[in-house]
Amino acid sequence: MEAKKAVCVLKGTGEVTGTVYFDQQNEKAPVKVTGEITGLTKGKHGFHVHAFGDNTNGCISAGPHFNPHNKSHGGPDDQERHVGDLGNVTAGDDGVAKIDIVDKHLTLHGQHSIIGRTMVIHEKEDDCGKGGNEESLKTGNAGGRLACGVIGITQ
Ligand SMILES: [Cu+2]
Ligand SMILES: [Zn+2]
Repeated sequence: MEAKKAVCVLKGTGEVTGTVYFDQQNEKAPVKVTGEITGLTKGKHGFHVHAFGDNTNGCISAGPHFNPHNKSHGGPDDQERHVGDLGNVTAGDDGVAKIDIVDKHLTLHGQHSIIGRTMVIHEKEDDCGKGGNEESLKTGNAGGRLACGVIGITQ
């Protein structure tokens, strides 16, 4: 059983930037996600791991939410969710969102590891699959991609 750590620097075409850290004590442990995103509008913003570590055409090249088990989009506490569904982060008046999440679906180990995939912060709130339309079950209607970055191995 090996502890693994990863890091992601988020950048986009606008003001939004961030750094996110991932820490998993062993293969079976939850992943701790911490860090900070700045330059946001006040309120909730969808926050997900997307499938591809591809940034060739900006954040759009990251593809859909990371979904190795072919589930519908959901919230972080739902059984029916994409592995990449971390729900929302909330920015204060200062435009800063502090991230402090513990997630049991993410892993840094094995074939479904999120290392080499992309973290995305969105324009709008993620409705977590409760929006009552088709898009809600795919993306949570979280809108445009403000910033993103590939998740990489760190020491
Ligand atoms: Cu997303
Ligand atoms: Zn999703």
